[in-house]
Amino acid sequence: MSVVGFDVGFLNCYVAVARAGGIETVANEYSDRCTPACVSFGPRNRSIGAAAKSQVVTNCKNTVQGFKRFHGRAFSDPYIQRLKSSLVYDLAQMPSGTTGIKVPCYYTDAERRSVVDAAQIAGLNCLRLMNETTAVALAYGIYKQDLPAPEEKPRIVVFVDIGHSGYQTSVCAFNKGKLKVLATACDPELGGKDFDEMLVRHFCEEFGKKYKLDVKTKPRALVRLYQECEKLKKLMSANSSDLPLNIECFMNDIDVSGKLNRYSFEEMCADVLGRVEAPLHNLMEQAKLKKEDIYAVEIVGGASRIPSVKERIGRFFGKELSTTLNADEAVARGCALQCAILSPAFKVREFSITDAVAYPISLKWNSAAEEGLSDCEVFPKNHAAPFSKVLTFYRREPFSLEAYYNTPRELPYPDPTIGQFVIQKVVPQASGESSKVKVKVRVNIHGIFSVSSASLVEVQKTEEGEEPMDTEQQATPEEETDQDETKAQGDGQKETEEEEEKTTSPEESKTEKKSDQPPQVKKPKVKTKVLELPIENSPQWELAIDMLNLFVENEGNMIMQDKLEKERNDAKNYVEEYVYDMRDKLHGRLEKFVSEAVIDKWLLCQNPENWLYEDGEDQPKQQYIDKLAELKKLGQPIQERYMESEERPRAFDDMGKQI
Ligand code: ATP
Ligand code: MG
Ligand code: K
Repeated sequence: MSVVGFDVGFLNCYVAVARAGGIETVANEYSDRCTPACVSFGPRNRSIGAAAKSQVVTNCKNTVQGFKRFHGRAFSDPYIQRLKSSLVYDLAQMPSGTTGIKVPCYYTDAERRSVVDAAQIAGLNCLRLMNETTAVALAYGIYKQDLPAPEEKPRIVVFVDIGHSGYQTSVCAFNKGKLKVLATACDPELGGKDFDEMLVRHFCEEFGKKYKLDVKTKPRALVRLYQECEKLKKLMSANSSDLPLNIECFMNDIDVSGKLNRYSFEEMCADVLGRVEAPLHNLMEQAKLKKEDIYAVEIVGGASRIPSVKERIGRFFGKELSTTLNADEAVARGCALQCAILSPAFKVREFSITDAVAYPISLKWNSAAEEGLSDCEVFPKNHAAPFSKVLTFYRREPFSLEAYYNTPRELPYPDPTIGQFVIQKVVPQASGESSKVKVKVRVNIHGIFSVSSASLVEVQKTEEGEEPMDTEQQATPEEETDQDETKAQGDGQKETEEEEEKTTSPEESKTEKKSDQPPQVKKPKVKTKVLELPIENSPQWELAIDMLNLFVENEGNMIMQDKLEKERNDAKNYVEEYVYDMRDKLHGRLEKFVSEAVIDKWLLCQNPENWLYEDGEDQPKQQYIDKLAELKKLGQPIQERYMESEERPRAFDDMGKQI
């Protein structure tokens, strides 16, 4: 069994694996640790990663990149509609070993659920969907030997991750063996891509004037320009002099060229750079910290290499920035560490992680007493997560709860709804009074909200000293633990989830309570019985189980198709290899063992080389296998005669010795 951490970036993916010796970032089939987040759909099969990226220009319509931001989004989502116009590929409306995966901390519920579904479709068991900056914080903290003792003042560290699409920051408190996320802030739309965008805009204008080209009309040219601008941007990070940008046969057979230096680049990106500070202000304000409280500012992510970005962050904190972590791999490594902690197969130094709720979550429900909707904030912003709370309601019949984010303007997502949860089978007490219903709500280890269980507390009054009629269990105490959380619990990890009793008392329940007061004379002993209640769960945009199964099946089919296509290509390659190998040999060392007639037969009758480029160009796998067998039938006897002649003199030698 292995545990793996994935950093699925907008542009790049990294995979780290936990081994006995520590965490290792693994390389792909090209010996590269960085794999482009790219899938190219060919007529028969898919290419993934670097192979797909090489088709961005040639197969631009069917090569998908940047899918990270599509998770859990409706087709009608304004963000998607905005993106759609700038994408080369098309978007369509849909009918509606163990692993950890990271997501941006700005992901909302629907986005998170979509990633967990995607992991399942890919056949991965997602142990924890981890916020990127939290993964980075873990990668930072777990190896530090000099963290303050638990009772001492914690060490406060700020983490900044600027990738291709998004910018995230968090501030964490570290003590020996633990980290707590105090606050997070982000600009989910600021990243390396915005700098590319400015460069592309600049060169489109320049080439428009200089060569009279309308680049935006040709998707292929535009894709190439993006690629070249990204390269130029990276060069400018290391070099402040004038740098060239040349593209041959760019459009209409015209070669284009331009140049730029860092100073002009920074000037044209002034607006983008101006957005770097806002999330930092926001972060410090939330955490109520002063700049002097910050021990270090650790930066990661590809775009953190842009000098003017670094300079702005450094200036904000009045501090030299730390780059002690691997800027590209820290997220994947942190995820792999988390998985190792969660997996019982690994023994890892004890380290507890308390994450923070990114957006405040409220519940609302119908209340007869208040004649309308009542609501209650169950998880305020930056509340510790994962976490469960128990709420108590007094009801006579089934009721529904709606969960939503209560700060829609702060949300990088158009719909604040999290989901509807109907508590079913609620009935009044035998006496006709309302029943006490305990509802457990939680933000789980993936940062996903749910109403995880509900129970009805049936009160059974008996006379003092008298045994209850049946031996039903007592009311479950509040510190019950979460079943599905403990499954993934490893030996090093303390369950961070706690429970808190929180009683929401709608008016109606208060009145019920009054009438519930038992008469003091008889001092009846109250026994209770707890009934689990079914919950009808309908989170927003949840993938229905039949759709999920269909996707799992589709993925299986595509994997099979990719495999068959690979086998078909391999079979063709074997024919090709054999044909060229034999051609060389027939003109070389095999020449004197073969008659003109056979050579003729090989070259003319079978004509294998031509066959490969004509009829044989595109055949099913079996055709190649048959072809190879046919060619070997011709080639084998020649090879054998050659071998025999090689063996013969030696055989004679041996015989001579014997005589
Ligand atoms: P995200 O985290 O937003 O999902 P990602 O994880 O794929 O995206 P990274 O791999 O962290 O992103 O960073 C990629 C970005 O960093 C790209 O925009 C890339 O051009 C930029 N980048 C990488 N190296 C440099 C450099 N030396 N100078 C400037 N930009 C760079
Ligand atoms: Mg990233
Ligand atoms: K473990």
